[in-house]
Amino acid sequence: MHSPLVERWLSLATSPRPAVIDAAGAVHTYAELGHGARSIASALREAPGGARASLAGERVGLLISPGAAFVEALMGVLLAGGTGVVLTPLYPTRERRYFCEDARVGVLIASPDLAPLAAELSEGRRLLLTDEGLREGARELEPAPSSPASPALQLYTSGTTGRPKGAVLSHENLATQQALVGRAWGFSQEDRLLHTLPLHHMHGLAIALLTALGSGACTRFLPFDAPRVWDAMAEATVFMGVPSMYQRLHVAYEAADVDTRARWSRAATHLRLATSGSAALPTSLGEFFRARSGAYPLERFGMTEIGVGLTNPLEGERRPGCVGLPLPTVDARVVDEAGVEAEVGELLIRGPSVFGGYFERPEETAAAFVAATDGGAPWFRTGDTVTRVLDEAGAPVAFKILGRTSVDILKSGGYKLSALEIEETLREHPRVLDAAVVGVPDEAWGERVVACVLLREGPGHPPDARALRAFCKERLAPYKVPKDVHVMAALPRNPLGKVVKPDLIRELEGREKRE
Ligand code: MCA
Ligand code: AMP
Repeated sequence: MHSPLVERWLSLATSPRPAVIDAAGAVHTYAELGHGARSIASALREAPGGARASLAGERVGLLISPGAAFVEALMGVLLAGGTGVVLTPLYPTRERRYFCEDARVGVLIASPDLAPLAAELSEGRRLLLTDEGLREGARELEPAPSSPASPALQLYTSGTTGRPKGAVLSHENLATQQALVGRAWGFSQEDRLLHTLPLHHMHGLAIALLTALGSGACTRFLPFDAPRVWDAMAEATVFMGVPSMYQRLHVAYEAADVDTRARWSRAATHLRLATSGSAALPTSLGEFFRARSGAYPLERFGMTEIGVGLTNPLEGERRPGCVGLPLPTVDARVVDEAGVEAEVGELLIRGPSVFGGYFERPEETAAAFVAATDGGAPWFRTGDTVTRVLDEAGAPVAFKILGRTSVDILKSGGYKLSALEIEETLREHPRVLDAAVVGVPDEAWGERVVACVLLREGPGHPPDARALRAFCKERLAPYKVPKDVHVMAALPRNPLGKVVKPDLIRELEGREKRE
C-alpha cells in the first residue's frame, strides 16, 4: 500500500516534463528525478543480509543543497518508508548535531559539496553521498509500503520551552496540504515556481516545493538575491516569499536605475501569483509590489505544525493586513483565555493537515492541543492572537493576525525563534549573570533580536557586545544571534522578579529614537 503522497509522486515520476531547474540552469525531468529517487530509496534499504522491507520509524538526515539531488533524496526517503529530517548548512555544527541527536538520525544523505559538514556528523551514523556512484550502484526496488499515518517529515520549530522540537508530519498531513494549497492557488503543470526559500522549514519545503511537485509544475531553485530574483520573475509564474524578501526587493528596486526598474516591473507582471507568509506583510510593501506586478501579494497564514491554515483568495479581494479564511477541511476557532469563543483571542485550528505531535515530547504535545467538546479531533493552539473581520451582514470575510500570545516567541525574517533559547545560550558565558532577549520592531526583519545582559564580576575585561555576539554565533543559527547586545545595570522586573519584557521593549525603542 502506498500513501496518497507517494501515489501522487509515482503518478508523475515517469513524466518527461521538467520538474527542477537548478541554480546553474540545468533542467531535470520528473522521469529523471523518479529514477534518482528510486535509486536512493534502494540504497537506503540496503543491508548486509539483503534489502530491508522498509525504513519505517527511522529518521534520515538530509544535508543537500537545493536542486535535483535534494528532491531525489527527499522522495527517496519517502519511497523507502523513512522520515526526512532536513538539515541546513547555514547553521553552526552545534545546531545540526542537536537536530541529529534529538531526532536520532541513523542515516545521513549529503550532497558532495556538503560532505565535509556531513562528515562532522557521521560518527555512529551511515553516510550516503548523492553522487553518481549512488545512482548507478543501486538496484531499483518496489517502493516500501506507506500509510497515511506514516511519519514523512520531522521539522524543527522553536517553542516557549528551551530548544527546538521536532514536529512530526504524516504522509496524510502533507498530501492534504499538497492538494489543498495546489487547488486553492490554482497550481498546474504549466506553472514555474521561483523557489528562493530555505528547504529546512515548512514554507520552502512543503508549502512551496511539495505543492509544485504535487501539481507536476517546474521548480526553479535560486538563492535569494534581490536583483536576480527580480530578473528571474520573467521566467516564472509563481513566487513565494517572506516579508523580508519583499522588503529586499523594494530596497533593490529603489536603488536601481530607470531602465532596470522598467525591466523588473515587466518581469513581475509575468507572475500569475506572488504569495507572502511566515510573518506579517507590511501593507506598504504589499502596495509597492501591487504597483509593480499588478496584484497585491496573496497573504496566507501557516505554521510548521499545520502547513497553510488560512489564505486570501486567488480570485477576488485580497485584504491587505489580513490572512484570509480557512482552507477547505480546516476548522478555525477564536477563544479567550478561558477557552470561550471570543472576538479577539487565540486562534485554534484542526483538520487533516494538522500534525500529530512533537517527537518524543508527550508533555509539549499535550500542551499544544485543547480537547474538543463536540467529540471531534482536538484543537491545535497556534499561539497567535487573532480577530475575525466581518462584512456588513456580520459574516466573516477574513482573519487578522494581531500578534503572538507569548512575548518569548519572535519572528525574524520569517524564522521563528525562542527568546528563552538565546537567553540560555548567553547565560552559558561565564561573565553573564542574566539575560533578557526581546524582539524590537524592525523594517528589514519584522522583529530584530536584541539582548540585554547583566554581567557578573570576573577576571579580565568584561565582554562587550561584539564578544557576546561572537559567543552566540558559535553556538546558534545566524538568525538567532542578537543584532544588538546591551550591557545593562538592571532589567525592569515585576514584584516576583520576572523581567517585564514589554517595558524593556519600550525602553529600547525610546533609546533608539534618542540615538
Ligand atoms: C539571515 N540573517 C538573519 C536572518 N537571515 N538575521 C535575522 N533574521 C533572519 N531571518 C543574518 C545573516 O546570518 C547575516 O548575519 C545577516 O543576517 C545578513 O545576512 P544576509 O546574507 O543578508 O541574509 P540572507 O542569508 O540573504 O537571508 C535573508 C533571508 C533569510 C533570505 C530573508 O532570512 C530567509 O531565507 N528567511 C526565510 C525564513 C523562512 O523560510 N521561514 C519559514 C518558516 P551576519 O552579518 O552576522 O553574518 S515556516 C513558517 O513560518 C510557516 C510554516 C509559514 O507560515 O510559512
Ligand atoms: P513557524 O513555527 O516557523 O512555522 O511559524 C509560524 C508562525 O508564523 C505563526 O504562528 C505566526 O505567528 C507566523 N505567521 C505565519 N504566517 C503569517 C502571516 N501571514 N502573518 C503573520 N504571522 C504569520
